[in-house]
Amino acid sequence: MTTSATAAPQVRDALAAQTIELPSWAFGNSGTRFKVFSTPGVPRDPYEKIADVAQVHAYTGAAPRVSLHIPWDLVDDFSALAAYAADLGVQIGAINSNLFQDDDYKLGSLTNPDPAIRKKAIDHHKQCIDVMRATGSTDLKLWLPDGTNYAGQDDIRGRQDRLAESLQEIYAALDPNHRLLIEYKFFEPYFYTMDIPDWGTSLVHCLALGDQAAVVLDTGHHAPGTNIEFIVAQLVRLGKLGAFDFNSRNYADDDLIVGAADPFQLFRIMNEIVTNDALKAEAGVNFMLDQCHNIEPKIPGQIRSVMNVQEATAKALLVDREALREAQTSGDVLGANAVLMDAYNTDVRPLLAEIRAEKGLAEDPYAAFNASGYLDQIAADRVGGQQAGWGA
Ligand code: PSV
Ligand code: MN
Ligand code: MN
Repeated sequence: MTTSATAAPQVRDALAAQTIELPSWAFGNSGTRFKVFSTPGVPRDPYEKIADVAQVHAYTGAAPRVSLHIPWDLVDDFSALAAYAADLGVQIGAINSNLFQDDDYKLGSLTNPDPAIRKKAIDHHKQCIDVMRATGSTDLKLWLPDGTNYAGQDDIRGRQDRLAESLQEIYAALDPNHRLLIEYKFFEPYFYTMDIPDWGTSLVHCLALGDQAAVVLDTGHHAPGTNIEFIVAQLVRLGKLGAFDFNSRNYADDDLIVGAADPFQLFRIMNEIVTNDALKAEAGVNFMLDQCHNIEPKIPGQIRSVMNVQEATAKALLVDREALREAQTSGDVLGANAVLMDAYNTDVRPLLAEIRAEKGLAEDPYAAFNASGYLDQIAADRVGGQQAGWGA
């Protein structure tokens, strides 16, 4: 029986070194098209979002980077924003472009039949690359919301050709230390075709672009029943898994707390990461969250998310690889499955608490943050002004 008390030093080191990137937009108000509930104390600007990110990092010791979304996080001086973040122990992570909130993009952005609109969308990415230069970010993340609603509305192949050309221009603007991370999503905002609906399409474009392009796997962007860990294994095998957008979904792109609905799926995903040696930084997989906290408090929601990823990772690291290989090669179907289940059923919370204590952190970051009084403090301090939300 696996117990976390006997965890090998490599397991402890890997857990101690693991980092998770937080999305700036998780800290603002968010909701659905029906209602956005507002939470007292939510940030009023990108600086306050970063202050909240720093809290998650201070309590977990595992969240030293923040993704920004442009233009939601637009500031006059991005170097100053990065310097402010660095003072709080936070680095600027992926810069997310935004192609989904502009009337010009109704019929597409990078795929639009009108070259002037395509140029506008390409120029927006050049603006994001300037933000990367000013902040020290190395990842440009592109989610393409383009698609069509009706058969015959546009030429499917023509849109792919225009997309390939637009992506080439963006790719050519990157610095040598930059990456272009291309996300996929199977439906929404369009319902007949999406121009990058799946990992295969994203991969095809990444392969055409070159070594600096890789796929982003958002766990919420798959049809029900999709075997996500298979996709992970295949992309890692090809060296093309650039990042995760972690979240949990029940129906579609619900963006709920990662590991909430199906912690076993998260374990299976992390198992593919661990067994393919993709947890270490050199593997180039950026473990990011892409979530919104509509009804729960934001900072505790992010702390819980980080802890969920850590727990799934710890269980994956505890899999007895030798016993698994033996069972697999001898055709012991149920034995192999039992090895995985044994690790999954291990309570890894004491192990993670120990590792935190060794780093001088609270053993339970969630409880420690809640006891800190920070939420009351920001509710009192951040009055007036426009509260930032998902999209502002
Ligand atoms: C789209 O659903 C998405 O997953 C993309 O990553 C966007 O940039 C992000 O959500 C915004 O929350
Ligand atoms: Mn996403
Ligand atoms: Mn999404």
